[in-house]
Amino acid sequence: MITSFDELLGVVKNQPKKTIAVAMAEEEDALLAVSHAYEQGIADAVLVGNKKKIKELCKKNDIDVNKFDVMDTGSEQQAVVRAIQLVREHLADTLMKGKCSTATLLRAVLDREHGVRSGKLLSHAALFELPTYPKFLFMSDGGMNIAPDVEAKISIIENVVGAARLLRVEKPKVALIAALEKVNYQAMPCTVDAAVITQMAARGQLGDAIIDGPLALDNAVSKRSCEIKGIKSPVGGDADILIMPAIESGNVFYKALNYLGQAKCAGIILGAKVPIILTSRSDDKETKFLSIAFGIGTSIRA
Ligand code: COD
Repeated sequence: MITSFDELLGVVKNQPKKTIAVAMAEEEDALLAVSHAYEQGIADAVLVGNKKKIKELCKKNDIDVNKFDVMDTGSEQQAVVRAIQLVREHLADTLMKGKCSTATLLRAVLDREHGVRSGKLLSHAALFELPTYPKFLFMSDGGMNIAPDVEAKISIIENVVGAARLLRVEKPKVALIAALEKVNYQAMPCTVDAAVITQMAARGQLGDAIIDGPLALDNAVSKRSCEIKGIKSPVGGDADILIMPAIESGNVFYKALNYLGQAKCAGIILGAKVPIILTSRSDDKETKFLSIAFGIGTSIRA
């Protein structure tokens, strides 16, 4: 099991180098992250976007632009389409968001003719290393699926369990998060979804993971909380993966840990032909670099 970003970096450094296509690369922290990944020997990159701006930003940040291929494109849309084309043509192993908007990138990824769909649901997964938790914590979906139903939640679980297994979590423990551990069918539909999914998992319908819910966040990550509340759960206090009820809870959780919780964070989109390194524009260069490590660590072409 890989439990920290240092361990993950050690693993990806020993793999064959991957190539990242950066869509609209004229973004400072993305360039710094990609340059650091290059210096660490984990990735090459093709920088797609406004060549003049890319060169200016590289110069400003003491990055030798000559170590990368740069492809000059006019608009945001053109940069996104060209970067995706590189992945389609197997000239890049993964795609990274630069300055373009999340919606523009995701819509182009989902394009039936020119995108990189694999037939699965696409979902966002975050990975955290925390001073308060003994191992990696995965969380999904705080970035793509807005209000997933049971079917979408099952796909979200499959995607993130697959990623966790690639990071050598053999039998991931998945907590289906709600506001409490009891089913409240009158007022909290996500508790019903969690109970249904838990029962499906118990009947062996959902593959090789231990899935339980509903669980409140404290039940998922604190054994003490389970003891005090008398909760007997195979996941309680030891979750590897948190599945959030909807995008708002996932997004707030990510930003709370990132901005207030001293977490090291990474974020990618799963379920496309390749992982897509997708962070918020305001994420710093470290988060972008760690997201590259997460993307490369889970980079298998579907
Ligand atoms: N996986 C696979 N296919 C999908 C998915 C998905 N998650 N979402 C939509 N599709 C397919 C649909 O089946 C359809 O064929 C096509 O894509 C268009 O579907 P729409 O019309 O529902 O999708 P859009 O274009 O309106 O929106 C897709 C987005 C990803 C842009 C949308 O879901 C979105 O805005 N998500 C939230 C992004 C966000 O704001 N994140 C928070 C900040 S990071």
